[in-house]
Amino acid sequence: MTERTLIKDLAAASDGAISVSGWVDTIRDQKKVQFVVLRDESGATQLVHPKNFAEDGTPLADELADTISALTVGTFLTATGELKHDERVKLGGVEIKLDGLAVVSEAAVSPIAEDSSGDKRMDWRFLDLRVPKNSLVFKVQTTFLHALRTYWVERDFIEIHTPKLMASASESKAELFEVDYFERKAYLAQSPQFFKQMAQPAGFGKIFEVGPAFRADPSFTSRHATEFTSVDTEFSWIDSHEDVMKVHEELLVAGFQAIKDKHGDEIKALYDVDVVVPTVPFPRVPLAEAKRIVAERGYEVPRADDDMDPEGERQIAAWALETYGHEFVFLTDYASSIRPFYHMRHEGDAALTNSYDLIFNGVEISTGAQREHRIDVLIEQAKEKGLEPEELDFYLDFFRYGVPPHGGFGMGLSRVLMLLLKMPNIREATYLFRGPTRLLP
Ligand code: AMO
Repeated sequence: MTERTLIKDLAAASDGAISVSGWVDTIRDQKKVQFVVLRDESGATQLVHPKNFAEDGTPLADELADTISALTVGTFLTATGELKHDERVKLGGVEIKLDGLAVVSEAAVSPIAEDSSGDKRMDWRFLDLRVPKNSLVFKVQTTFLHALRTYWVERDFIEIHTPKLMASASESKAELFEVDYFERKAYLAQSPQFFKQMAQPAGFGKIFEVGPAFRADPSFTSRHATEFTSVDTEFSWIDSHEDVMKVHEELLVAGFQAIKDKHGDEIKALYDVDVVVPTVPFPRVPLAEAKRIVAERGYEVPRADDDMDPEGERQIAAWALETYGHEFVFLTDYASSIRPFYHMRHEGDAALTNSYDLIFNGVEISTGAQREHRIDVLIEQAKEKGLEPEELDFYLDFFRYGVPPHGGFGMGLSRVLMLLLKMPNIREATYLFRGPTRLLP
């Protein structure tokens, strides 16, 4: 492996011989001196080369100067030289006076610039991601998932990986991708719903999964992708969806605290966003009540028994921020008519479910619920939704051989990150976005 010092560690390194590797960010080729800003995954630093002149000012042979003059932006190289601390140097207070430059891979002129359209930037995502502002979200994502994992592992949750090739739908049939599977059809998993629930009769107690989910949703909104990473958890022996919300908030507090500690300053500098670690409990509002609040603010959510729409979500989030100073709000007790058959309904009021959506900065990031675990009730609810019990038999079997009460949630990873960094579009928070018209790169 090439011996290299990460650029972020230069400030703490001693003056003297040093080697760094990275790509050329900018070049200033002046009459007497040349400057190259070199970038790696951790930062940027200035390389300097005073050109060779005779005492009378005539230029002397200078191979290094010629190499620098021929450099192109984006070229990957290894630089060796003398590190010198100098507080006048704006970029990190250090500079490397070059001894040598080994060009490793020359770059052609970049097809994108800062003002390129979003679509063009996505066409050239690997170049787009060289910009620190555009790659920061993936460092933040790593920290977030690490904190979530730590929470789960410390509490004995078991990690599972459910199959992404399925024999049936697990969410709305309208959003199903069909694939040829030998002599039959298979479907891409829309969520790990059925198989994360299976871990409960399997006796796992508490599980989590972070994995891909697919939705054949033809819409071009700023919050939808056809493939996204779903963060799921499911656990036994709950009394109601309240127990699920408690775990949900604790996970988010752990995740946001870790992000603030590690990236708060960089997020402020690059996105002008203050990471707020949420306080618990998050505000909870039954959906019917939320609709009344939103109506009082002058917005009528269309169709009385329907879901909250995007404007309604924005309005209720604005209300939660004004009323509680909170960026999150749980909308609870959704009507059974708009929830899947597997949601448990209220004891004594079958019109409502033990379920919730979590809104963050005005957009839904999660759905959670207590599941119906009583087989007879579950079959009734499936039939009521027009589902054929035979089609679901493999799932219904999970409830025929003993199963504890349980619940959980699914959360869209890119949505959380997009809303945290106040990015305009989910594709900015996705490594490689997939939408109705995007399958490349
Ligand atoms: P739901 O369908 O609400 O619930 O999905 C859960 C969360 O996944 C994210 N999400 C999406 N993100 C990007 N693009 C999409 N097309 C997309 N669709 C969904 C959202 C959403 O809140 N099985 C249940 C969860 C559960 O009850 O455990 C489910 O999938 O952030």
